[in-house]
Amino acid sequence: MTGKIYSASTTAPVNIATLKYWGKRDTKLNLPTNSSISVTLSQDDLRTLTTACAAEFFESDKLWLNGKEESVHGPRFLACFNELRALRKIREDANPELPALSKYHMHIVSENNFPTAAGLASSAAGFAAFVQAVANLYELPQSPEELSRIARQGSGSACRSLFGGYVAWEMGQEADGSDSRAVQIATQEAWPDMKAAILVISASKKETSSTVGMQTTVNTSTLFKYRTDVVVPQRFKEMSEAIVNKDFETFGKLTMIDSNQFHAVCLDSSPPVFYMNDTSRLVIGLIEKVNKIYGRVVAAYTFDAGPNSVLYYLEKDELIVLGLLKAAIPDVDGWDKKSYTSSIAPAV
Ligand code: 2P0
Repeated sequence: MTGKIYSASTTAPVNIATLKYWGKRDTKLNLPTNSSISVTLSQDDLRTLTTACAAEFFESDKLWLNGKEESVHGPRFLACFNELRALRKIREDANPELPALSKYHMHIVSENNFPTAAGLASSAAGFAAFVQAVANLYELPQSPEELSRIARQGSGSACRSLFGGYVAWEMGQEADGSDSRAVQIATQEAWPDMKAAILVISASKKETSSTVGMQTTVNTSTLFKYRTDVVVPQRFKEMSEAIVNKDFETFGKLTMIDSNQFHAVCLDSSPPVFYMNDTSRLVIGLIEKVNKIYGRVVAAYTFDAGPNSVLYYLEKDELIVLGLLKAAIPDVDGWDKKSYTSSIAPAV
């Protein structure tokens, strides 16, 4: 059978948290145990490209990720898809002249241009691109905040990739997750000289997925409650203010101590969860030394659920940061070939 194919494509950026999301209070709805903050990276280097197609003659929903067919029956995928379809149905009921896309099966094709599941926020860009592509196809009027609430159900950190610039994921209070969504703290234009260097120390898939790792921490770490109840609420305020005030010194210090505390609660879990390796620690030592020599924060490191390092710095310091890194770790596997520098993303 043939017929008209409706399609929409979009790209979505990765975001790298500077105040980490780690832990769910509701695993089904992806509701976090703490609010988090991230910076969205420009799509020039790291991004997911997704196309969503719907046609009356498609016989089933299908999904391809990086060229490989994947299940469309996963609860996370379905949570997003069902909600988007329901929103389209409301539009069709109100506008009977619209094609009945909500009844058609869909084919989704998605590709990352960077290593997947290596702690480089691939699920964030992936689900953000999926939700945005389907929203475009369905011509949904929902705001980015509303779409972020849907993307959150696919992967928590995905909600932050619906915005450019500097973004907060407010954990919310409601049991149904209606107030757990991302908001923009500041646009890229408000603080345009921030840059990021991404050091791909290992492109291998991580051993412990974030989903499993964070619930091990929630269930077993005794330090974790102190982090969520005492540390993060205060740090969230301080980091938001530092961003609004373009105070890199404070932003950088908070970014580094939060990365370290996130990895500390991972280590405090049983069994312990390790994401950093010796090269990650070498980068930490180097940046700490550089900052000490200069007597200010020249660069701030942060590590997600993997050994790869992201450094935030101001454009004026780019030569110092990249020059010193190259001189200090010339032989790290993959260092020269797999590193990126990135600007911050303007509006997504
Ligand atoms: C973050 N990470 O804030 C933290 C820091 C990793 C370390 O969000 O289970 O892939 O899909 O909600 O979003 C990675 O976790 O986890 C993550 P799910 P997700 O970026």
